[in-house]
Amino acid sequence: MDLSVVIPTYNEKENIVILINNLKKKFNKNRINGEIIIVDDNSPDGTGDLLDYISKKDKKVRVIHRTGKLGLSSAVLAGFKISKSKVLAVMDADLSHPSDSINKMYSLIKDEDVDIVIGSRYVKGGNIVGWGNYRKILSKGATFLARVFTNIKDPMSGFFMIKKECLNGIKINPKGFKILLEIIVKAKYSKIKEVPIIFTNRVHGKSKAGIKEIIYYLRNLSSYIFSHRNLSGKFIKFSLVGLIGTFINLAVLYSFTELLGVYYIFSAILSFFLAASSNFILNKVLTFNESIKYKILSKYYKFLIVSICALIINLAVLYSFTELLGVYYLISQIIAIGFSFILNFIGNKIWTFSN
Ligand SMILES: Nc1nc2c(ncn2[C@@H]2O[C@H](COP(=O)(O)OP(=O)(O)OP(=O)(O)O)[C@@H](O)[C@H]2O)c(=O)[nH]1
Ligand SMILES: [Mg+2]
Repeated sequence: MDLSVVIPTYNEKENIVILINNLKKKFNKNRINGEIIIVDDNSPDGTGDLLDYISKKDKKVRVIHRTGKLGLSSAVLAGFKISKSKVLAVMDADLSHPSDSINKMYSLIKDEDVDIVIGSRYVKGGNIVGWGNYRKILSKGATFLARVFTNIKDPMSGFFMIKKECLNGIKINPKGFKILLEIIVKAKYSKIKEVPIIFTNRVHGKSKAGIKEIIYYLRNLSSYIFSHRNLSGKFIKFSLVGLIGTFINLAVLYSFTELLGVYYIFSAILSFFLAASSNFILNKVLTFNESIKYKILSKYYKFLIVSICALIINLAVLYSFTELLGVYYLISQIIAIGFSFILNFIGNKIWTFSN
């Protein structure tokens, strides 16, 4: 077997037969010995029965039935587990992903030894057809946040191919909707490539991406900071630098106010800038491994802007928790510091120190 295509389904009766036929045509045309593994979560619309009927006649179509809607990532993992080939593909059932790209993606892995190939909406030549502004903004926002972890243009794509060996020994969180991003963060690979695809919005059936998926996404995203190969170290260094900055801030505030008799609000402004400047230099050199001189001024401005935004967010969270939710103000401040600290890290990683 050359290739195992894993397709999770939940209420995709109108789409799945068309997709299976399209894929089989592509396999035949390009002489790919492929199997199709469909993981159905007891779809109320009868997708599972239809699949049983198809798989009885065609041994290359295999079906996994699960008891109920258990989530997208775990469905993909269940498919991977029973796959018989060394190359795995994942695609949605709703015809959003073009079967035409399968051959191109497979030949990149087979002939050019690429480890992961992504069907990408956001590289040149790629596009999305049929999405409203809300979906576009949501997708762009989620992709932007993912830039903390990767420079891949479309790490949220549901269409990709990967050598099975890249997944050896890694643990994927089954509670997620975007398994590719997690694979990019955790898997072992050296060559990764994006091929442009035209993504067409589903014609039949309903979308399953909702608020629950967004919340899981944000939670998973913060957990990746600790499992990412380089990032956890950077995050720890960034935290230590932040701690040093806090001491500098307090020391300057105390000295100017108590020893030099400066009005404490002025001392506080001064201490903010001094601590931010020392944080900037330490993070530039120690956390992000840059030389001191490289683009020092423009990066300093960016760092200050991120710091000020983080401060504003700190104050906004402090105010909201204390005034609107009635939380004790010191507890609110601990929560606020946590929020603004993570945003500070993300802002600097994505923007200030991105090049
Ligand atoms: N087995 C299984 N499949 C799921 C589950 N949630 C979604 N799917 C399938 O995963 C694929 C992607 O889900 P979609 O609803 O298309 O998500 P999306 O592409 O982000 O959103 P739309 O294209 O707007 O519908 C589709 O094939 C779904 O049928 C689930 O909990 N279990
Ligand atoms: Mg879809």
